[in-house]
Amino acid sequence: MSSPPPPPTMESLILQLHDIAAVKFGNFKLKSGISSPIYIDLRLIVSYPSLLRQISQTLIAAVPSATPYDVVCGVPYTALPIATCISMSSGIPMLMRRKEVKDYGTAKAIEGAFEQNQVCLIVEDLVTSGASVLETAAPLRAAGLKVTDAVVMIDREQGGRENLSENGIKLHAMVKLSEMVRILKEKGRVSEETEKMVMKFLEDNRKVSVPLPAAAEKKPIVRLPYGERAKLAKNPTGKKLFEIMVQKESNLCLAADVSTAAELLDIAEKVGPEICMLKTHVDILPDFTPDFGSKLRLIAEKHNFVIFEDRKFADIGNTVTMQYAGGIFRILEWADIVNAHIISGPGIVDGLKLKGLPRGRGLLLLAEMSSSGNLATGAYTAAALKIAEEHPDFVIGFISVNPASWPTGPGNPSLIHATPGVQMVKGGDALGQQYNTPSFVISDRGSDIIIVGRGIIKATNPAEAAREYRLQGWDAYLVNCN
Ligand code: 5BU
Repeated sequence: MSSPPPPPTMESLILQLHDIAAVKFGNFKLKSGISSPIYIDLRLIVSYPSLLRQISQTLIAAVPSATPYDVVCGVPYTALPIATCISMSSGIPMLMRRKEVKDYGTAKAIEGAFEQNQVCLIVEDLVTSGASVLETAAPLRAAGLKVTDAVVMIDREQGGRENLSENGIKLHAMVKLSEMVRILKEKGRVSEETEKMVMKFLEDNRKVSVPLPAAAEKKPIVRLPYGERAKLAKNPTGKKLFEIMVQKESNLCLAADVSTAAELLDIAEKVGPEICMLKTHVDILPDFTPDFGSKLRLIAEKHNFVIFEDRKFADIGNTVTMQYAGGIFRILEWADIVNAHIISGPGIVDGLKLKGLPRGRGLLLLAEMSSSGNLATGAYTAAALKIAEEHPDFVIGFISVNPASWPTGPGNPSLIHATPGVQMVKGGDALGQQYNTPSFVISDRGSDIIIVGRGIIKATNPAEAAREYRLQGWDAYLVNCN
């Protein structure tokens, strides 16, 4: 029987990558707008099966043997075939992360069979800031897997290793960019001048922050800490909400869209420690009973969160006073916060305030919505802002999606922004919902609270998923907290 071929040398791999033009030198404009003297496109390797196999073997060898892992997962899309090869040659099962989570079908972010607490090794082709590895680590962790290590073909040495380490992930690289260029120079593939240019480029671009594309576009948002904003809030519920956020280090609101009141109380109990606010749609509960509100309030007191009934009042002032206090649901009795469209004009706020203010309740105005094609934009959003400013004693803030893009920015710091349409990965559902990630919503779009429904309630372990959302939301808040 013939013995297996010797493992390829690093030199031979790098020369082969250069041969197939996966590594090019010249003047390239990168997505971020900066000019780079080197361009790397590893998507090409799928056309060279022998090279793909050699790379996979070298990647396995780049992970120290003392590092245990039960499954591998490639960062989509370029690293998918690499992870597949690693899985096939090592016999270690693979998982796949969906880049866009669709809600039809099983709504799973991670495909494949795994068990809670298994360790997953992330496989990536190229690491710059580490943002893509983190984007894959988040849903893996939310699904109950442990992510401690990532292996990459090429480390561009632009801060990825440090960014990942800050997020508990050790990076193992097949080769560093500077090493690769040195080898190509030694082998006569590039001139000394080119080598120097690349080294200078690396030196000048040492630290690329996470997330990369967003960082290139956004204007920095600087915000007062939630604790300072609590002092500015004029409404007692608004103040309490800011205070809870600080006490629990949580800017997470659970959208508890479960099928029954019993399930709602159960999930409130389980997820309660992670959230600052719990959002209900009480009219979807078939087993609602008059004591529902008091039962939920007991849990809210125990775990220190506020209750927000997402009623979206929309009628004239006189009608909403009755809808708020009366009917079967008697929302006023148990919900700390409700929300309202402003379609009917400012009278709706007067109506709700009449009932709510004496009880210390608060109101969120719908300034924007998360669903595609919605009409709450431009002048409508501006009108919500104006009405809010006229009622600082009762309006505690907004349902908003992108306050950083408003002409005023997120505006008055005593007002809070809460954003629905949040999941670990960008995407949407079949009925128009649009999702952004916690970090994008909080640190790029300038919101304060992430509202997460199916991302938590459909998770195998909702409490753990909530914890992951809480940590991500809080980290994103700390990024631009002044
Ligand atoms: P999801 O499962 O995370 O998509 O749930 C989102 C929740 O937020 C759900 O209860 C919606 O009714 C609610 N929502 C929203 O998605 N978009 C909006 O603009 C507003 C509320 Br307002």
